[in-house]
Amino acid sequence: MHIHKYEKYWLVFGVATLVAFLIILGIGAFHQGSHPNSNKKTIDYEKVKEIAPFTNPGVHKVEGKDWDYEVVILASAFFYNPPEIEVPLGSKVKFIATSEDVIHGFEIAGTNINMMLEPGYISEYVAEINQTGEFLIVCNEYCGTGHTLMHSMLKVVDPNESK
Ligand SMILES: [Cu+2]
Repeated sequence: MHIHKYEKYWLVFGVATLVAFLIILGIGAFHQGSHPNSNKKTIDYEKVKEIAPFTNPGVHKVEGKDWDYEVVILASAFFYNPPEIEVPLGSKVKFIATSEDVIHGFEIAGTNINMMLEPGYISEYVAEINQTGEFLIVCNEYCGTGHTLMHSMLKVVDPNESK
């Protein structure tokens, strides 16, 4: 079989591009641990308010875990429950969030905390809180007419500072 030399070049180029892409994807997934929201933790989004921990959104102190606080967040059009989160400086916080209707975002502006909240899936992120101040939490997934109004606030307080 005769293959034209330019066709051969294209075949080699195509296969090489594919291999390079798969290597980059492999390094990202297996070495750097970047994964999309997996099917690991799913939830019936229509009954989300009846399923723990979403029966009780808010900040909860926990004992005997790798983190000090669990912040349970329930997003819906167009607000977050709880509307305000307060955690002490130096704590390790696990954010546990989901949506009860459409896809919402959960981005704490000025930090690397940024999750997509999909109905039916539980999004989690553990972060060390090492800066005091007020951080705006915004929805960064367009979710409807009230999208721009959808926000919450993270307040980080220094427990050693007298109020
Ligand atoms: Cu939105």
